[in-house]
Amino acid sequence: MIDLYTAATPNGHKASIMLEELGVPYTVHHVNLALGQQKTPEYLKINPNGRIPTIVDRDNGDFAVFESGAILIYLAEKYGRFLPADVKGRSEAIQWLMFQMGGIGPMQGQANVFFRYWHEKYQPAIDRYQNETRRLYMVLEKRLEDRDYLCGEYGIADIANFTWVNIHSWSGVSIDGLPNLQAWRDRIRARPAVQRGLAVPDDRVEAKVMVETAQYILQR
Ligand SMILES: N[C@@H](CCC(=O)N[C@@H](CS)C(=O)NCC(=O)O)C(=O)O
Repeated sequence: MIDLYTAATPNGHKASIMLEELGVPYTVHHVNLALGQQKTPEYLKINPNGRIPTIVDRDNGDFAVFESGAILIYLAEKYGRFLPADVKGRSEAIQWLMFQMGGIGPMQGQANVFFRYWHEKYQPAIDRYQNETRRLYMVLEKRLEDRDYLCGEYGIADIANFTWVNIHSWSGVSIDGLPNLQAWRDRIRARPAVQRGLAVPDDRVEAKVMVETAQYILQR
């Protein structure tokens, strides 16, 4: 059994989508970011960075994994799915996963902060992070010119990048004029496991959690 500590955010949804795709049993623990539950001493034992998501594998000596990209790799390797086994295919998938972890995640995350949450509008910061996110989307657009998924078959690189592209409008970043990206987003969004994963921890609390998170960030 796997315990998933998460909230309704793109990084959290990577883990829940992957668990749904694998069809393995897991227990959801909703971490309320607004209340700072991700910073409690108990939670910091499983995620020293004090963020979500985290998984704890109860069938593997209560092994804890933090960082959403590392969670995707751990689950892919444990269950032998969604990550090619050959050296080149595996490297390609990890390259596009790192592209999201080191690029789209941080840039779009900051776009959210300055466009949505910050107490004052500082336009240069909004422009910088939105433009950089759009530039990264254009890299995906080019990659998807001649393929349905980022690395041949649907896999962890698609899941990671999808959860961020999927909330582009929340970040104020357009995907107009990027037809390959739109088609890829729609293809992934149509998967039943993706829809189930996006509803974790509970789609009814998603809007509320976004607002709570904004309030929390402003208080820091
Ligand atoms: N690189 C980390 C980023 C995790 C992250 O930033 N999580 C956000 C939600 S998407 C969070 O927990 N924010 C609460 C906070 O900053 O205290 C990962 O991919 O797991």
